[in-house]
Amino acid sequence: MTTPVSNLRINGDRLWDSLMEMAEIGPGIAGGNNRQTLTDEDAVGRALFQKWCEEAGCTMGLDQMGTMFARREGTDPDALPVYVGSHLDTQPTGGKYDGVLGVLGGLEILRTLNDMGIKTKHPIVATNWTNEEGTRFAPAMLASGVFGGVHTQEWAYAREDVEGKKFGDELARIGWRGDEEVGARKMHAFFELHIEQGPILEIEGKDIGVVTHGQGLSWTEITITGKDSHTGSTPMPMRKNAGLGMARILEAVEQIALSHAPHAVGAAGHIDIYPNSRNVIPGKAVFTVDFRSPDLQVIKDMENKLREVASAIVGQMGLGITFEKVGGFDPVEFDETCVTAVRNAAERMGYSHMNLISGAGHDACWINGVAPTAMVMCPCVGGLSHNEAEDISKEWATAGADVLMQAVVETAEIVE
Ligand code: HGY
Ligand code: MN
Ligand code: MN
Repeated sequence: MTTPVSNLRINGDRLWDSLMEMAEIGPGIAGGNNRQTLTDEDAVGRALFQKWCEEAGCTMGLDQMGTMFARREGTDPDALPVYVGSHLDTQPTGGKYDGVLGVLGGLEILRTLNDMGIKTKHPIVATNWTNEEGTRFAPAMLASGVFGGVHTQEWAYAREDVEGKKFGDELARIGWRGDEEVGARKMHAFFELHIEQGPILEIEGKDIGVVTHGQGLSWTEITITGKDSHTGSTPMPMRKNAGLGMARILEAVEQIALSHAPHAVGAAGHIDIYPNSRNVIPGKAVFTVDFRSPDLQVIKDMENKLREVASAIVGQMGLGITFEKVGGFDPVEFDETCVTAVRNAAERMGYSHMNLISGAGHDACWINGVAPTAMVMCPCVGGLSHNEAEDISKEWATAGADVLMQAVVETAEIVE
C-alpha cells in the first residue's frame, strides 16, 4: 500500500470558507445553527452540498433514508469504495462544526485530489448521513443505524416528531427520499472526522484525537402520571405532582451516574411537563434519561438502577410510571488497521496526537458494524458542543482534514 507523501495537504482556506457558507443555512439565534433534520433548512443545506459535489465532478447517490453519497471514481471501478463523511443536520441550538466538519472535510479531500490530479485505485465517496442528531426524530444516528441493520426502515419511517409528523413523510416532503436500498452499498472502509465535543484534546494540547473506541449510549423515555389540580386550593397531602416525581428521579439519575465515576455520565436533556400552566399541578411529565459509559455492564447497571429507584419514588407518591427504551448502542472498538492509518498519518504530518474514547455517539459507531471504520477528532474550544457558541480554529479544522485525507488516500491506494 503506497503511503501518501506527507506534503499532500488540503486547502484549509477553502474548507473554512465552505464551513462558513454552510453555516449561513438554518442560522440559530446566537451565532450557531438550527438546521434540524428534514426541515426546509436541511433541504437547502443538502442542495448546497450536492452543488459542491457535482462541481467537484462527483456523481450523487441517494438512498431511501435520504443519505447522500458523492462518488469520485477510482481507477478500478470494481474496487469497493472508501467512504468518508458525517452529518449536516444540527441540534436546535447547535454549533457550526458538529457533523458539518466531517462532511465538508470529506468533500475537501475530493477537491484536493482533483487539484493535484491524484488518482486512487478505490473510488472515494463523501457521505451525508440523515438524522444523526436524533433530536427531532429519536433515536440518534437513525439513517446509519438502518444502513447498519440495527433499525428497520419501516420503524424509522414511523418515528414521529413533537408535532406528530412522521420521518418518512417529512423525508418525502422535502424531496430527498432516494430510490437506493439502504445498506446495499458495500464499503472498503469508512472514516469520519468530528470535533471532540469534549475538553481533553484542548487541555492536553493535542491537535488530533486518534479515536480507538466510542462509549455506549442508553436513552430511556419515562412518562410519569399524576393529577392536574389547582396549585392554590389543593392541600399538599392530596397532590399527585408528576413534576415533583420527575425532579426526584432526575436527582437520582445524577447519583446513579456519579456512583460509576469517573467514566459514566447521565442526564435528561429532553423534558416535557403537562399542562405546563403556572397554576396547575402537573399531572404528566415525559423525559428521556441519557446514560453513557465505555463499559456495557455499567450501562446495564445504570438502566436497572434507574427503573428500581424511579419505581420506588413514584410508588411512595402514588404516581404512575412507564419506561420505554428509545435509543441505545453498545460501546464500540474501531478497526485497528484504520485506526493505525489515522495515527500514522498524524505522525507523518507532524501533528501532535493522542488516543481517545469518543464521548459522543457518531454514525461511525453503527458503520463500524458493517465496514472497517475509524474516526479522526480535532479539539473544540472549552470542549463545548451542542451549544451555539461551539467553536474551533481554522488550524484545528485543517489538521483534522489533513489527517483524514492521508488516512483515506492511503486506504484508497494512490495510483502512480
Ligand atoms: O447524542 C450524541 O452523542 C450525538 O451527538 N448525536
Ligand atoms: Mn455529530
Ligand atoms: Mn451532535
